[in-house]
Amino acid sequence: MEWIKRVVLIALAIGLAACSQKPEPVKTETSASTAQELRDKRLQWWRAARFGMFIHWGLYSVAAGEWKGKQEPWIGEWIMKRDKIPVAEYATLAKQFNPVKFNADTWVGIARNAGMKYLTITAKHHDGFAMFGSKVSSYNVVDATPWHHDPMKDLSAACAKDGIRFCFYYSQAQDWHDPNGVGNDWDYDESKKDFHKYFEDLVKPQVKELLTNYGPIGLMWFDTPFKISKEESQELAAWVHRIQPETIVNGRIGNGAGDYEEMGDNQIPGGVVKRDWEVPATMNDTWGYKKADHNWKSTETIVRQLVDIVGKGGNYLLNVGPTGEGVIPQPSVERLAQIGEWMKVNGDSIYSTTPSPFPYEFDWGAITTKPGKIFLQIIDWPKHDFLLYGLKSKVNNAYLLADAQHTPLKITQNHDDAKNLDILRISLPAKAPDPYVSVVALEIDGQPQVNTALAQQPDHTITLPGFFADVHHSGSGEHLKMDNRGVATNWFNKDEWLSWDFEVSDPGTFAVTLLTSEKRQREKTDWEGGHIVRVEVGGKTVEGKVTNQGRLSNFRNLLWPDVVSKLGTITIEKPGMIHLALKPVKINSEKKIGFMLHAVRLTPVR
Ligand code: JFZ
Repeated sequence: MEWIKRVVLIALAIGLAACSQKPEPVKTETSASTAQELRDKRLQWWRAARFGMFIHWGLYSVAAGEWKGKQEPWIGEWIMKRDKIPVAEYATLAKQFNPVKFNADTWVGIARNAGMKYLTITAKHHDGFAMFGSKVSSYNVVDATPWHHDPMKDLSAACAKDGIRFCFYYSQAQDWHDPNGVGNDWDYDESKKDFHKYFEDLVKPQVKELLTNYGPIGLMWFDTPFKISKEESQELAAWVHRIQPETIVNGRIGNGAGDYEEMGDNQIPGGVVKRDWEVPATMNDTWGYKKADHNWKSTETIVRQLVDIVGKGGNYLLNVGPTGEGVIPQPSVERLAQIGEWMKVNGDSIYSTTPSPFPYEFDWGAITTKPGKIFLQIIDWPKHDFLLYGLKSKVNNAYLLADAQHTPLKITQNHDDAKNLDILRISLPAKAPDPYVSVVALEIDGQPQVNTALAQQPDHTITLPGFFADVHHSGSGEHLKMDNRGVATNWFNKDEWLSWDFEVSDPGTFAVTLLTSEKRQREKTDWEGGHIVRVEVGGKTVEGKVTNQGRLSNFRNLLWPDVVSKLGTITIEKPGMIHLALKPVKINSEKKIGFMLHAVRLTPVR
């Protein structure tokens, strides 16, 4: 039962960290420029960077996901908490920390060659061990290890040399070592804790050390804002900005006090998000090194996640977990080198780009933009011509970034009056030039002009993502809420429903498929079905049961496979704007998962 409570608490905290962090202006600035202007100034490099390296490195890297012969099933850096390892016992790992193979230039070189523009490393994770020389607490890498060395000095110098922004992760709330930090209830009595004392005596002084002793710091990446009050979050942000006004603060500082929004770990939003945001992502299933975790994402997946996130307006912070010896695992090194090769050819479509003019996802890939340019990030290479509906801007030229000569591709553009449709057709070579993502650059005049309505695609399918649903609440109590991936959560009340308005160009009969999400809670993943639902389109209805007819996942929802349920068919008779309502008749909630709708798909039946 204890773990259920924890999962709920943590899920809540992640929800808080992920969802409720719309950046708020910093109120303590006194200069003539407004808080918004200062924030814009701080974020300038970060908005252009788009791709960064995350490094989780600490005493847990020595444990490597194993304690007293037992494998840790979850993320490696949580081993102390998961196994309730007493402070004194966990501290013995420090005596084994002697990373003789550590080389800051090697690490930073790997990031630079991958095309990453910033590097964020754990200065102190939840275990409370400072990975920098700290005068505030002797529980640090210089004083408590046989290595007696401050790696952050080396990394700061290496980053400065390579033009990479150096950034720190600092666990401001959870600290399982400090008697007053959040999270350790096996050594300490929770009721006797004085969080504010920990905040004043450890957090602020250590953050000051980090911002004073290592040169310019691009970003302070705070995390899991459990228990921290709004006043404390705001005070900490102001503390950072007072010491280094240009240092960005991420959303997980808590209580909306950050400069940008942090999405949930590995969670890619279902469409364009017009705010500043970032997705922290793992390369396997852990952040801190685990010797038994070999579940590596392919380079293909990583590059696709990158283009998708950037096309939706976000940054991708991709993690590596070096070993206790100071070595970045070879599978990570190989993938980063391959990503770097892709970036050398296609980086122009990533750095300093703006999001897609279409708010929704495409099955075939993603779109990024720059003044006068649209980049089609093609993942599914078409068998015949590539077709794009809804682009009103005139395309002056088109070429593949993989083609050094930029040979113009043959294009046609026309407006189909009967269907009221702008159609762009591009003739492409038979074979994709790149195995991961091939980029077509389109040259246009000015800003892209497009039809932003949800619309039927050239293959005649219609996808209605939860991300774009109109949510109709009912009654009191817990309401259905779309999470940042665009999945309905807390949908237990059958009187709550969803609707979409979308444009149909090729009417006909469609199979109606529901995609519902699995719920992932730590190492446990589960799904709930059996709901009876009704879909209403233009006076016609189709009703059915949500049953498991197979799972689907792609690079966007790798960790949350969709469960496919075919409801039946429906006929749309006329082209034009169509309204569709999805109304539950009965929702199952025995597992407390409920109806986690991800999308409705309409596929033409021939
Ligand atoms: C947090 C950390 O807890 C984690 O160790 C890592 O640093 C990551 C980048 O950020 O994310 C969490 C927090 C809580 C859970 C999962 C990830 N959780 O309890 O499911």
